[in-house]
Amino acid sequence: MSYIDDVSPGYGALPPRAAFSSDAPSLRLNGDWRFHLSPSLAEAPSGIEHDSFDDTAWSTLAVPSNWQMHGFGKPAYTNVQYPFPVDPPYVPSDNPTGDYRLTFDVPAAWLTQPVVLRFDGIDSCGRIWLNGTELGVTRGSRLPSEFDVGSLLRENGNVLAVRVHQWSSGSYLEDQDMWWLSGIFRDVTLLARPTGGISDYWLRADYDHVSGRGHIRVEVDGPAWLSIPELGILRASTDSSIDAGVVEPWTAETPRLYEGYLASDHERVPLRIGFRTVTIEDGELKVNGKRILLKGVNRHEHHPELGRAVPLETALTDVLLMKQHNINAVRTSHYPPDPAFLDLCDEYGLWVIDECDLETHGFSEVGWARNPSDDPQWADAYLDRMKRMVERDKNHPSIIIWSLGNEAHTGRNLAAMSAWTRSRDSTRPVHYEGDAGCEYVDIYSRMYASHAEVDEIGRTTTMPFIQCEYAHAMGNGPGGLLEYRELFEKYPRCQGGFIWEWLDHGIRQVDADSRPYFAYGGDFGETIHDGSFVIDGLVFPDRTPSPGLHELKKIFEPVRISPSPAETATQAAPALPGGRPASSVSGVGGGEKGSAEAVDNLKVVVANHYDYSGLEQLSFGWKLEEDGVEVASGMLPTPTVGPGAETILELPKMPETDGESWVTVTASLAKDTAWATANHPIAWGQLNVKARQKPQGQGQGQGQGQGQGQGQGQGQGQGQGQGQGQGQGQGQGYRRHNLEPVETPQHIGGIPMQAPKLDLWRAPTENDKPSDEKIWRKNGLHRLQHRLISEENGVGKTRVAPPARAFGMHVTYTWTGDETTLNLKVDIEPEGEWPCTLPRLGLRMAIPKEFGNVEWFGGGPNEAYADSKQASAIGRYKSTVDEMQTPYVFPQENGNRKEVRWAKLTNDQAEGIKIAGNFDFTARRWTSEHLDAAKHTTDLEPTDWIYLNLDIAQNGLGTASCGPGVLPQYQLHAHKASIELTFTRLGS
Ligand code: IPT
Repeated sequence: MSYIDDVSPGYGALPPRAAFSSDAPSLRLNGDWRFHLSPSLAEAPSGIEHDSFDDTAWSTLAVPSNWQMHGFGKPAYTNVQYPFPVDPPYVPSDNPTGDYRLTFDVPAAWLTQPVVLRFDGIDSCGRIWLNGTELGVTRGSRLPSEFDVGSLLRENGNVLAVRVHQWSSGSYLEDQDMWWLSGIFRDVTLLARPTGGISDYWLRADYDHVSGRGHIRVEVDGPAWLSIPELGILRASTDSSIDAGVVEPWTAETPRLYEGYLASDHERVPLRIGFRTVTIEDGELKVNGKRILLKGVNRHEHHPELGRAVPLETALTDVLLMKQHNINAVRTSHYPPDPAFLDLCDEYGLWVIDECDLETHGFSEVGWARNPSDDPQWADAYLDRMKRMVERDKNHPSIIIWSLGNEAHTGRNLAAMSAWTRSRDSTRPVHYEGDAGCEYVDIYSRMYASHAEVDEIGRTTTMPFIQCEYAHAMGNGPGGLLEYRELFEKYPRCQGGFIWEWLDHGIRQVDADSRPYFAYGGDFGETIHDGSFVIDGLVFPDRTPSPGLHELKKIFEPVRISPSPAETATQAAPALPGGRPASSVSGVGGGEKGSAEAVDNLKVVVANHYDYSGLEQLSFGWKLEEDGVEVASGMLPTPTVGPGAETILELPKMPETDGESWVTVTASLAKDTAWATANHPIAWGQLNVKARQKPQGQGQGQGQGQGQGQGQGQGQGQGQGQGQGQGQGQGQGYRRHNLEPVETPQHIGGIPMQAPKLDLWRAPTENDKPSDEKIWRKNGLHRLQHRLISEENGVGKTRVAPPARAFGMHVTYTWTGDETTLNLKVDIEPEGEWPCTLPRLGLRMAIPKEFGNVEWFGGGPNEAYADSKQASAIGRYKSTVDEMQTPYVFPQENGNRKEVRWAKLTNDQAEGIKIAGNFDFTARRWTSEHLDAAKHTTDLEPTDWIYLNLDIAQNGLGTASCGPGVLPQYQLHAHKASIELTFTRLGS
């Protein structure tokens, strides 16, 4: 056994202490270091610690960084499985070994005092020498280690040598679901330690919510005084507790920090103090006496070019995006983050579960045999990790819960971590999801529990309950967030949870044609990997919000604006796209409303869902849109309503409108905050004040009230059918309507089209894959065959069915109209037993590629699906076919706009077509079959056609990639249905 695979935490390091800065001198040793990578320890050079060692032939590598991100070795991704044999504590002899050397000088004054060398993170095992003397060995990749170096320093030409091993015994404890990346990936700092200085402190600032007073206790390792000038505290002795008087508490909503400092005669430590008290009472987790609801996300540290060496700007981007999207909590899955991230959480206001660097998930593959969690040999390693986290991070007000780690099963070493933590810090509860019986934790935690289970837990739990992971944001999804929110609001002990996960861990690459794409597991030639499972975030790898994040923002709204119940009774079919249940099947304007008249007495309910705040920081505005065009707008008084309460807000008298009309009420930031500027929208609600005129049935005429009188252009006439026939021969996965002889129109006022025909297929989403995809394919839904039964007088009857199966759909296409306006009615009737859900039920058609500008009236601006449509607002939107694609790192169905009344597709001369009706709308430059076959975004090549899906419905999304599938109410089953559409030629 060598130092690499012995189970100890390492040796030589100083006892753990808090991370903080002070006025004592320090020197960052970050920068370009000499670097050499060997395939194994045996092949590594010897003597690298000696001054005389010649490293001139070595490369250089930035510190901090992961060497695989800079051309040394390659990243590798596994989720649960270890990429090496489960043979604890041994690791392969082929163990990439990175040797680092840095020469540096220090000011002469440093030579007379103690100096500490700190590494904030080395993955996975580092052996360290200074000036030829070994300092020690460290493990615990995402934890700091410090070494006493004062006596070894010289003024000039200090030689720091670090040997880093990719694998070590510690790797068994670091089996988190992420890329395996190695190296010195966090800061390296030299800290002068003045004699009589403050080497460690712990400041606890409690808030008494009854008296409103703050109480401070300081634990410090020497004589020191506390000053918080703003509170009139000056040079207060730290020997006993300090009454801070009446203070403003720290919460995630109001992250009030008081500046102060702790000083000894020889060192001064700046402080940012947040007063808050965490308790569990009556089975509820409370902060400052109030139950909190965790609207959280799991955050890994990842950067698409830099791996786990995440720059501060990127961490700040994460925090700002979280705040801007109504997120109030972070679980630092599954290791303590860079310490600077916690400063940001204190400053901007996020509740934090700080999680220890511990996961042994790979032992589940062998029935948890020899799992370190219950093996006394590993006790020190476990405890050491917990101590290093708690001691490092204890001063952060944002941290309200300590977590022992993730997916390490259960055992006495975990229990010991908890016991130590409780004795060291009685002010924060302990979390660990793997303690299913809650023997040594304070919070009952689960991951991916279904809605039904959460409901059951809500009814029975005596402890605070959180879902430390839920709603797997992999690919298109998650669906079903609304129903989780309802449960968290129904049961006081169900206190929310953390979406899995914040970010797609894609790695930016370029293909042979220099086109950029994001890589996932297997893209670096790994023999063992878990594919795209590492791409499961709410933001893309470059931090662009995904539709899932827009949906989450709506779900997490701290203010809810909905039609008042009275409204529902007096107005014709008011409906909130965000509300449930919708007033009609399609969720919008079901009823018909009489002639134009001014609408009076409109009201909305404004419910305050903050845990602490009123609404003073918000301003409320309204706008009235008719057929998606704004006709009036104004401001509203900000209602006075406390947390947990609601009020009615009256709207001014609205002007007359004729067309379908909606009032949107928006609550936005009244002033700039630290995390967003004034007018940043926080919440909105929509109220239908004039329902849509019911589309006229089939038959002659315009069909839609909104017709703008365009589309008179005639002219191109006949010959188009020919060209069309050519186009279809291209094998784009689209087969022409099997209606022969063809009466099906082949063009719309001269614009060629591949005529609409029944389509049931979608490129499976990541959430479809483990659930419905298999049965869909087994039943041939991806390869339907169309048989013409009859065709006369523009009525084509077909039977559409998969090969080898007896069930099918009878589809009748009825075409009416003329050259420039075509009406299509499609009646669908299932025959036989359909054994599974349908991916979609609707029509697919295509038009030439030039008509790529899109405008629509309906749900938007972003994609939406049956169980993920709260963020979809009825309005008029402009986009392009290209922009309407959501570039999921792993290509899959995307881009659906819900409840579309009409869509126009035009070229740059405003020529094109308008499709009116009531449909879900998807447009793309490739077929569903192309999308289905693609593995990376660069596999998607535009064709000569724009393919349109005009759907009656699609199956919901669910979150079955990890968690429950589509809830029954969002499942699409074969049923009798009709759709009516009008196609109009636009432009000349
Ligand atoms: C769960 C893990 O805790 C998390 O790290 C991640 O892998 C997630 O799954 C899936 O993306 S564990 C799983 C067995 C529920």
